[in-house]
Amino acid sequence: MDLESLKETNVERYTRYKTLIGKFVEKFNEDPQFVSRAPGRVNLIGEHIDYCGYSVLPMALTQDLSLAVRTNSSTVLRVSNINSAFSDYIGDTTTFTINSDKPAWFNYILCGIKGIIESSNISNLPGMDIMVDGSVPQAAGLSSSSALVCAAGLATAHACNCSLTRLELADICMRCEHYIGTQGGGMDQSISFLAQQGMAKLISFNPLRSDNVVLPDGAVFVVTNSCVTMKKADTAHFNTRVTECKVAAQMLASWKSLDRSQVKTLGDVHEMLGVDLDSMVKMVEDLMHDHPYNVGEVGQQLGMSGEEVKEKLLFKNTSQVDSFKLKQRATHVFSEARRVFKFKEVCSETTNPLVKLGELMNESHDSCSRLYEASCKELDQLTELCRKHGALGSRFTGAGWGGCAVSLVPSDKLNSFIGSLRTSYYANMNDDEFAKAVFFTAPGGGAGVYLQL
Ligand code: NG1
Ligand code: MG
Repeated sequence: MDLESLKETNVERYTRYKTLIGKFVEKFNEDPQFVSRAPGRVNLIGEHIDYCGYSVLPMALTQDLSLAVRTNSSTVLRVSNINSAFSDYIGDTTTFTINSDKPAWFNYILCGIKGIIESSNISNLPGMDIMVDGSVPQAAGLSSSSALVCAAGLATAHACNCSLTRLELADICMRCEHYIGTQGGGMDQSISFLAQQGMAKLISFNPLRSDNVVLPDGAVFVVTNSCVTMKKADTAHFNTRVTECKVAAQMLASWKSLDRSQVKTLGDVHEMLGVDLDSMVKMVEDLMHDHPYNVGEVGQQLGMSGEEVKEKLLFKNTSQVDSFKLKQRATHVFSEARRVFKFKEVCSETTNPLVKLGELMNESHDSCSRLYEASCKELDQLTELCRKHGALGSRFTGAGWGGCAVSLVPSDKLNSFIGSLRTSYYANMNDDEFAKAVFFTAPGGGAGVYLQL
């Protein structure tokens, strides 16, 4: 699509891109050749299970990360952000490195570039000048970082004329965020590429695929920011949970005498046993004890020394962890996976699906908070308030430990819901801040490139 045609279809985006292009010209003294954009997302249900191999149910936001790009005749890579709080980056497309110890914002761009270079065997990537404009709230569980990876991956593919399908792009980008050290699943990158306007998606993995989910009429999904920020790559919270799930999968495989070398995720154990999710929940209840496991006990069961456990099952930033709440984490994963399928089923029911959807969302929050311990007191308080003010269901979305909640609010209660939150959780904010912290959005479209003609 060309940029000018946006004038007819999406004036707001057109105006925003005119400003972005203006900033590009100011910085680099030339016009960009194209703009690549990738949306953030809100996950409706299915939290912390994508990296265990289970399906999740997100929708894309209309907010996105947009990159104005021009290739240059050298190999110089220059990255700038219209928000001057983000520092400039200058590097070289043939020699850049990604720092996973304390990742700066532009490392997400480098991940996207590197992902395309490596997957498509590109040896002659040109230099690029890039100006970034993000409208996804940051560190809020709305996937701003993955959107940046995806927009950069897409820009790189476009700049080198790689013809990749959306599915291929999603697959590359979901793996390349690991360069930064976070061992996430593929939900964020997949929905960013596979989203379709007006539609939520059931995203499934191995192989990656997506099914449309039409959300029922009569209610809206409202996103509310707890205003507690959590930068996933800066802490070990996230990878600790990934580690616990990995250890739980190995322990279950061992108890069930499965070939452990074939087991990476809890989903693998489930698939190899060929039973239903109810049986998996029951199995965890029967086999695992409540108190945390330690490296010694894990090693004993798996026939490994403590050192081997650390080497084979822990990540760089979780190597010091010695307490694994396997029962709680595995119970969350299997029961949350069950809730996702239920949610999709209920969406296609005609009689009063909203109450049931709300219940599933509440159960999901409860499980994420109590069993997975991925919430925080502000998110627990905010979801409670949302329910009190009329939401049928409310849960945190994304990785958690801060960030946003998503609530299902009947359309006729929307005004009073927003009004009540304004004077309770957000009493100290001004109107501008409030408009950014609380918003509702219909499912947006997927990533794309606009050409500057
Ligand atoms: P966010 O909220 O963007 O940090 C992370 C993971 C997802 C998924 C969710 C929890 C990345 C890029 N994203 O999302 O894959 O595991 O947490 O459901 O790692
Ligand atoms: Mg993220």
